[in-house]
Amino acid sequence: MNKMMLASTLLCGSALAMTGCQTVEGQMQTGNPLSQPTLKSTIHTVSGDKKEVGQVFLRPVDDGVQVYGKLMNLKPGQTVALHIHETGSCADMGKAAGGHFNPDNKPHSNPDDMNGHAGDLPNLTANENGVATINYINKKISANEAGKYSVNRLAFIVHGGTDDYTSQPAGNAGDRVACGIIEKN
Ligand SMILES: [Cu+2]
Ligand SMILES: [Zn+2]
Repeated sequence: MNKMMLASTLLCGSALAMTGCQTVEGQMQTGNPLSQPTLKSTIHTVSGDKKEVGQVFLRPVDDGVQVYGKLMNLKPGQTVALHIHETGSCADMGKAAGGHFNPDNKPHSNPDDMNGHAGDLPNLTANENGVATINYINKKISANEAGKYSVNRLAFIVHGGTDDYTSQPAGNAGDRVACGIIEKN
């Protein structure tokens, strides 16, 4: 079993049981028409050759938006922060993406805190192959094409460090190392 198949199996075997099983590449394995991702993002490094290091998909589910996919090329065991930032640009080493997506003017917080930034997401930890998966239901964003809470045309930012879920305004998560624009799938 290659690494990509293993990652897919892990995703399919976990919280996706309720909504159907889907690989990280976005290919349907079971037929649920509600399960198609409506948005996706290809993540690339912000410096050097801007190498592709992952893909993240978003789709509406009953209680929010499922954010799922994987990041590669991390150090084994490394824990990194991932957020949705408010501007859809990866220019200037990712700085052009601005601050965390925050349509209701809340403080930075734990992603499960409904009183925190809509763009806050859980830290990801890489496995022994340097691959980290995310599979998280965000209840504060929309995967619609437009609207106050829509994340279409915003940006994912991966940081070199870990989000402490407390420090303002961004969890003291370190440098921006990778970025991806969120686009219609
Ligand atoms: Cu960030
Ligand atoms: Zn935040």
